[in-house]
Amino acid sequence: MDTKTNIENICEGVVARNAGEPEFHQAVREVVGSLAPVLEKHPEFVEAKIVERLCEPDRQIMFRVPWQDDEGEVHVNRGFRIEFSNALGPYKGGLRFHSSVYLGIVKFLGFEQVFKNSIMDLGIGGGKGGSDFNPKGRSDTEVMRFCQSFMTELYRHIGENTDVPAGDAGVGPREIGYMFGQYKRITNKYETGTFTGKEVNWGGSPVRFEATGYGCAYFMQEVLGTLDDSFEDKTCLVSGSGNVAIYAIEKIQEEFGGKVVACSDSGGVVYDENGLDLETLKHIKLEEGSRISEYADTHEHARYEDGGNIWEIPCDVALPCATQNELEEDDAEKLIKNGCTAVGEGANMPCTPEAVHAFVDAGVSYAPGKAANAGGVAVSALEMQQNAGRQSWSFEYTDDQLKEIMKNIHERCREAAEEYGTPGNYLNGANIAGFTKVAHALIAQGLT
Ligand code: NDP
Ligand code: 2IT
Repeated sequence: MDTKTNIENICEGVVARNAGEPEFHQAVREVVGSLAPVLEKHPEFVEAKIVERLCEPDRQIMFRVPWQDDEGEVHVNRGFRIEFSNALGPYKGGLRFHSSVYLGIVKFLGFEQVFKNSIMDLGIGGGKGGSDFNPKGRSDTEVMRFCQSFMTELYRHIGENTDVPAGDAGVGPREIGYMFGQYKRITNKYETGTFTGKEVNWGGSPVRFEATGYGCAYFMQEVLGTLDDSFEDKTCLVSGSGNVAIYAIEKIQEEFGGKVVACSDSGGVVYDENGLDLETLKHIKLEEGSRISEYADTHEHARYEDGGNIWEIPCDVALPCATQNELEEDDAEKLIKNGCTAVGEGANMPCTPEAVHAFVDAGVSYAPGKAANAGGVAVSALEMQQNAGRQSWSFEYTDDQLKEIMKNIHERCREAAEEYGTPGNYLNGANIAGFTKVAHALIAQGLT
């Protein structure tokens, strides 16, 4: 069978075996679409059915999460942990709490995580988890009860050498703290290395909270560097206004001299032609947990558009940092027409396949999430190292390492793209670099 037919058959098999999970199908097609030259060069990968094996998670855990709200009403949510591959180390990946979470979302995120963690080369495997619990509007005690119930089941599946959860959308240090507390109580073990994203004063890494956003800015500074360019004086768009978005904005504006003129949330878009005022944003989002529409209340020249589309605003660099499939083909066409030259995915799979093709065809430097947003899990890996050594690292030391890791990831993607005949194509570079490392490990470890 020729390689193209083999790849198509694999994709069709994944669709047939995982009905009703379009995000997972999309993530598989996006990776496998880059692999033809690798499979041609390595017939042993085809023979050992490495791609087919990697498309089937090691283990899929689904469970009931019952909890009571402050009024005493009982709720039943669904919990997930997809342990995708431990070929390179313990399963590692975040937990997402959002009403949209279902099996297909967790599987796509887990699949992406395998390759992301592989490119990083820090000895961790890939997994992901979460729940359809919506933390918005819930009190601290409700969130705590939910987290305790979630952990009452999940605790038996995780451990510092087994599976190490962290945060993702909707899960931050508060939730990690509640989950760690319950884990410690049930197991009677103070195993800080079982979770990353902890608060700094009890084992957390000082840069973990900032890491994904900072890392994305570091990666894109490298991308721009290959074009003899930088963020200096660039006009940027950053979608979302959560953990990833806020720290990407901070790094671009405060260290790299770029200007971020707009961000968003699921309600709308705020545009400030002078560059977003970070302190205001942090106050609204991180301290008050409120909506970005409030930004325009204190900044008269800024404009808030309810339900607006951020990608219509002219920019040089666009960073989608909100959620999957938030940037579609039409949006890509608008960005290209307006002169955007680089796109870096802070979120996981925020660009649809059609949008990605439009960028690649137009020569826009497009950096996929599994490379550009690896800073979060990179600092998680550093947090695991710090915990294993019972050490406490400084912000500067950790941030320097993050910067170095992002440079190395960029270099690996660039080299793989070049080696396999598509120089400058970070999508192919990331998929190929991530896949080949796991594939070699799977061959070495026998038929598992
Ligand atoms: P947060 O929950 O902190 O923030 C998510 C932000 O995106 C919120 O501002 C949310 O707005 C906004 N948002 C959600 N849906 C939409 C939408 N359809 N349109 C516009 N804005 C929207 O999540 P994170 O910042 O942690 O995560 C964002 C993305 O980055 C996710 O894809 C995540 O998987 C990825 N990521 C996160 C990492 C991490 O360490 N946290 C690491 C690597 C990747 P609202 O408040 O209205 O819902
Ligand atoms: O998508 C991601 O890389 C994360 N949510 C971070 C995972 C982690 O284990 O830090």
